[in-house]
Amino acid sequence: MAVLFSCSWADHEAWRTAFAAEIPDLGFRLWPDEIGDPAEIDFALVWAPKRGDLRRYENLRAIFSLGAGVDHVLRDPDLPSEVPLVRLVDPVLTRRMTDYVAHWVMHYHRDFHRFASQQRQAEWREWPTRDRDTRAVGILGLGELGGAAARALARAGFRVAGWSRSAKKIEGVESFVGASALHPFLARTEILVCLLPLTANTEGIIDAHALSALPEGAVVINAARGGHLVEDDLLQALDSGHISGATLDVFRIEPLPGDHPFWHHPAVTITLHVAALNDPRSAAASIAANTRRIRSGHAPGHVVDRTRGY
Ligand code: NDP
Ligand code: OXD
Repeated sequence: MAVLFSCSWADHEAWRTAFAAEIPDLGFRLWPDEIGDPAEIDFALVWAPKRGDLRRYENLRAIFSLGAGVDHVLRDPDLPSEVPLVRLVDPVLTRRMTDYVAHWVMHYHRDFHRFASQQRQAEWREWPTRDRDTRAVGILGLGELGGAAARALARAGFRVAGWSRSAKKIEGVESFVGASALHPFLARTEILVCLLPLTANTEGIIDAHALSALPEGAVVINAARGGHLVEDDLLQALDSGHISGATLDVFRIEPLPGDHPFWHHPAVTITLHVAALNDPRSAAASIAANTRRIRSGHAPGHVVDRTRGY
């Protein structure tokens, strides 16, 4: 009984240690050197598996994504369709994302982006401080991560709304549902946070049309996927002044190419896909709980609906 680990960028030794602590009887095989007998692989823990590779393991019982998102896994058109694909839901990951969102919301709420720009011009100009209950934050996606961030911001006193496919009941959070509610949601949002999964329906959702629906001076925080944002449309909206700032953690091409205009744009802050890094110790515990469910004959939790893409 073994788990196959396949990810080029992760600290695989930390994962090996974490799995050994959680499930000592489960072998840990690093792809591609330690695969051994493919029939001994029960679980795969992957980021972006090599096309068709997961078909080789005839006894595979679940594919675990190393991330909350699964777009990188679903990119493999030969992914075995009969094996459940499970995404990562983990309290540490959720807390890290909430911290990231709370930090940048507060940054923009207190106009720190304007002060940073004024510092570069040696310009002393005060801005009136607004109360949190007058600041409209809008979160695209009210799932595990968006829901937690919305809850935290509402508790902190912001005027919070979220947009999702199905209606949500979260205390202090106004729920906007479906495509027809997107425009009204954007029109009331001064600080837009994207925490959607990347699917055929959400690709390019932050485009010129969406940006122009935001009020003058609004800001954008994208912590989901680079594919949600039409980069040229954002640059135009920033240059026109309609959007006053953007914090981007994710990009269409990662690492972001050295000549990309985002690197030096005065109104753009970039972080390097670190909004919520997974923590092997905590994530291994969440994944181990799911392997135990499967081994005792139950369906795993957080299985991806492949037709929806998340
Ligand atoms: P969930 O699946 O829990 O939530 C997704 C939310 O998006 C749900 O509320 C869902 O609505 C909504 N949604 C999906 N499609 C649509 C649509 N077409 N229209 C309206 N709403 C839609 O995902 P998580 O919260 O766990 O993660 C979100 C994303 O965050 C991940 O997919 C990943 O891309 C990104 N991420 C980024 C990280 C980083 O470090 N930058 C780290 C971790 C995740 P409903 O609830 O009605 O289904
Ligand atoms: C994720 C990510 O999807 O880190 O978890 O991007």
